[in-house]
Parts: sequence; C-alpha cells; structure tokens
Amino acid sequence: MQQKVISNYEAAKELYAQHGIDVEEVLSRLEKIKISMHCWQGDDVRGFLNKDQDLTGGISVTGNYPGAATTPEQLRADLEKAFSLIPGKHKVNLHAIYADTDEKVELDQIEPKHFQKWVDWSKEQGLGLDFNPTCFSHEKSKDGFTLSHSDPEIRQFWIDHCKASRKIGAYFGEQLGQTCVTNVWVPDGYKDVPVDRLAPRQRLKDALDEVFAEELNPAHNLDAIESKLFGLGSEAYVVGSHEFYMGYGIQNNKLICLDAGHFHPTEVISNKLSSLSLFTDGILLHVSRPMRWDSDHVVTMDDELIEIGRELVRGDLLDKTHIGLDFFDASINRVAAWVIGTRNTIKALLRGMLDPIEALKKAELEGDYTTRLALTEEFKSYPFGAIWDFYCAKLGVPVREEWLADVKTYENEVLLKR
Ligand code: RNT
Ligand code: ZN
Repeated sequence: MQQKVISNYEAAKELYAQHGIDVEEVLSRLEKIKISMHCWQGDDVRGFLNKDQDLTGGISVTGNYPGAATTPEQLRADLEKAFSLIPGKHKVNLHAIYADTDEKVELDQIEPKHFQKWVDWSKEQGLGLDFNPTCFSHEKSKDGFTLSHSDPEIRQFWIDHCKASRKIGAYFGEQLGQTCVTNVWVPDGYKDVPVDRLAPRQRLKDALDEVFAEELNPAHNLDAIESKLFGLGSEAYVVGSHEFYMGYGIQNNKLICLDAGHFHPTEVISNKLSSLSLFTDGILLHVSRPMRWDSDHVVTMDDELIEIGRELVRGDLLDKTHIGLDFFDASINRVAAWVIGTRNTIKALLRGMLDPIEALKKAELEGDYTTRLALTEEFKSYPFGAIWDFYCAKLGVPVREEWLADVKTYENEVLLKR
C-alpha cells in the first residue's frame, strides 16, 4: 500500500478518535454491508429474453454510448470489471428478462434452471443475487396495466410471472446461502385522470394476495413491493402508490421498497426510514437520483445520499435494510456508472459512520442546536476521504480516481470492440 495512503489514514484516524470514533471498528462494520448492484445499468434495461421488445413501463433510457452488453457473458464480464473497482463483496440484482437460456420461454413459465448460469457465476464470484419479475417491455403490458389489468387473463399471466419469480428468488437464496430479495414493481397507471381510482387498486391488492399466497422460507426469499408517484404515460395516476404499498406491506409483512426517485421533488426517502422502521421488519432501498421527469440518474454524493447514509447508521437500520441501486444512464460508460454510483453509496455509509453521533445526539437533547449545527458543518470537511482511500487500498481496489484508467482500458480493449 502507498505510504501516503497509510500516513494520511493514521492522521485522520487520530482526528476521529478525538471524538470517540473508532475508525477500525467502523471499517469492519462497513465491510459487512452488501450493496445490490442492478444488472440493468449494463445494457439499458434490455435483457435477453425479449430482446426485440422496446423498453416500456414508463421508464426510459437515454444516450447511445457505445459498448452496451448484448449477451449474458458480456454483462457478467462488465459486472466483474465493475466489482473489481468497488471495495467489498456485494450482490447482483437481476430482472426476469435477464434469463440466460437458449429456450424460448414465456415470463409466466420461467424456472430456476433458466438462471442456473447466473447462480454458478455468483457462487464462483462470491456474490449474492436479488431478483425482480419484469412486468414491462412485453406484449401483455403494452396498454400500461399488468397485475391490476381489468382483463382476468392478462392479470393471471402477470400473477403467474410474479409467482414464478418468487420461486427463482428462493432458489437463489437457497443455492447461495444468502437471502434473495424479490421485488415486485408494476408500471400500472393512467396518463390522464381516471374516473375510478379504487377498482384498479382493489385488483392489484387481490392479485398480490395470489402472488404471495405460497409461503416461502424467509431465509431464502423475502418479498418486496415498490411504489411510484408517476411514470411516462402514467402521469395522472399510478395504481401502486406509496400509500397503497405502505398499507399492503405493513399488513402483509412485506418489505417496502423506497426508490429515491419515486416521490414528489421535495419529498425524500431519508425522512421515511425512521418511520417505516417502527412498523416493518425490513426495508428495501432503490438508491437512485431523480432529476425532473427522470427518477434514475447515476447516484452522486448529493445531500440526499449523505442523509440516507446518516439515517441508516444513526437509526441502527443497517441490519433491517437491503440496499439496492436503481439507475440507468446510456450517455456515459456503463461500467463507470456502476462504479461511481456504488462507490458513492458505500462512501455515504462510511461518512455516516464517521459522524460524532453521540455528541450530536447529546447536543440535540440538551437543546443546544448551535453545537448541533456547528459540529455537523465542521465534520463535512473532516478527512473521511483519507479513511476511504485506506479502505479501498486495504480491500485491494483502486484508490481515488485511479479506477477510471482501468475503465478506459477496458473500454478500449473490450467495450469498443463489441
Ligand atoms: C421503475 C422502478 C423499477 C425499475 C427497475 C428496472 O420506476 O424504479 O425499480 O427501475 O425494476
Ligand atoms: Zn426502482
């Protein structure tokens, strides 16, 4: 390890120790946290099952940066490259359309065997897997409705797809010895103001009851449900709103997924974690970055990411929170997008752990808001970067922007040749 990285670390460690922060303990805690990296940044949410279908469901990927993965082998190679630049051991989040099979299989017929290559690879790489049914980009979802569709046949198709997905999740969990989170998100909604807001929600509720009817071993699979405020083409009404899923999740013991991009512009998920934690056994996060109409920009170290990190640490919520990422940007190198978003998310957790939490809580309890603000602000320029650099070096990944050269080489040698 570079001498400079070590000496900067030692100096920073001492500064933090003066506030009672045990940096070594922090780093060993950080190392245990797994981030679920979403496979779909690697190929613009295309997948391999219905390749010629357009991306639908009210989400959109813009940009035409070269090098997108077009085969499972390419996607896995890109994921490996990204993971080699990110400290720690993590998970990959798959969607059903990423099945790796030569069979022409319909979504309601998918089975664990169609994902065996992903399982074998994950074992070999020491990774966990999470899963999602894909209720979009399909002939049967083209009018914007799936689980809440008014046509019972179409509804049944999506119910069967979600049921099949949970079984695949359970298989992942059992095979890899770590719980898989299977997250249900459906795009269902109306472009314009509906007459009947209730009936689709009633249908969604009933459909979910069917999807979740079979008990699965929670050590293998945990179910999550994800709400949204609006999508492209569902501006006026989304069936699966936040209230809908919050109610459903609490009543039925499901993980509630909070996507950072799925709320009103000034509404933040960091302020929801504490409340939800009091009423649920677990939470799933889709760490993302909303911008105007888009909910899925690459995660940067913005105020909200810092606040999410703080909340998870301060509320002691890391054990009950599953941290996933959700963004897709096709205007930059896709491997870099993963590396930037994932490193930032881990770094935000580190920053949260390096705050003088006890002193801040004490000041707040005593009504000393001056100290609270002063300490908070001073700590923003404490040398967390030196701790981060050491952590990266210790776990054998590039320090600071060194990783970029590696991505550029990969781009020239692999991505641009596709
Ligand atoms: C869409 C949801 C959902 C998707 C992925 C691809 O708004 O956030 O999580 O982004 O399932
Ligand atoms: Zn999401």
